[in-house]
Amino acid sequence: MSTIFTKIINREIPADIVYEDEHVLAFNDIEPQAPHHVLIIPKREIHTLNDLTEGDAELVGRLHITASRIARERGFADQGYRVVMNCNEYGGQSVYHIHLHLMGGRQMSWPAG
Ligand code: IU
Repeated sequence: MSTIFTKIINREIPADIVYEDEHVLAFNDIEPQAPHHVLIIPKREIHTLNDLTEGDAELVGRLHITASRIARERGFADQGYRVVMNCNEYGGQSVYHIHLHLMGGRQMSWPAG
């Protein structure tokens, strides 16, 4: 089943898009949990981390490379940041189209809540 992220990809609803290429879209989170909070998603619908297969290895790499590129472009790469992907209920996933959260601009704590 499609999610709201597919509507964002298809420009059916607006989002603050910060990066796009053939495979990947990135946009600012509407409820930022850090001074920089960007979601990086594949354009192809993949519901959870559990649905990834060997053939998705390059795509997953692209998501991470996009995260580090955005962090560098925004100037917080050296300071540090967090990249996280939530999976299913206990992981705190609320939108079932995989996405990397890129969060930066403040000190992160550990363990995550
Ligand atoms: P989660 O890992 O599935 O819980 O993250 C979903 C994120 O998507 C969450 O941080 C929301 O604020 C964010 N988001 C958004 O940026 N735009 C939307 O239209 C919706 C959720 I719905």
